[in-house]
Amino acid sequence: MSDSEEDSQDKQLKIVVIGDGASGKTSLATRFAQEAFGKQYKQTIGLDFFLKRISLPGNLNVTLQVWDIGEIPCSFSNFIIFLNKISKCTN
Ligand SMILES: Nc1nc2c(ncn2[C@@H]2O[C@H](COP(=O)(O)OP(=O)(O)OP(=O)(O)O)[C@@H](O)[C@H]2O)c(=O)[nH]1
Ligand SMILES: [Mg+2]
Repeated sequence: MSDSEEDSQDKQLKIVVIGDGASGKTSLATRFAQEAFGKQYKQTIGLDFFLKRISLPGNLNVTLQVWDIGEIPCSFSNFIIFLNKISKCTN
């Protein structure tokens, strides 16, 4: 193993995409994570995940977990509590 591989650091970050229905959340997530854009609309039910690995200067490897949220089935404040809870289960 080379020195640079030994020194590399791995981090995992989550990005949660929320917004009005059909506002372009899934398009944004797929464009970012898969470099693809589909013109056809398909409503997101529940939650979709996308992964993207990026390398930052300083030998820092980051795995971005993009959470693409469908319609929020409760109040926004309850939803934040819910997100916080499931976030702890996916570390
Ligand atoms: N012209 C244009 N169309 C877009 C853009 N972003 C998304 N769309 C279109 O808008 C529609 C809805 O996009 P989605 O990304 O599925 O929207 P969403 O917010 O994920 O929708 P929900 O899952 O129902 O919440 C799709 O037909 C996309 O192709 C954009 O920047 N420009
Ligand atoms: Mg969607």
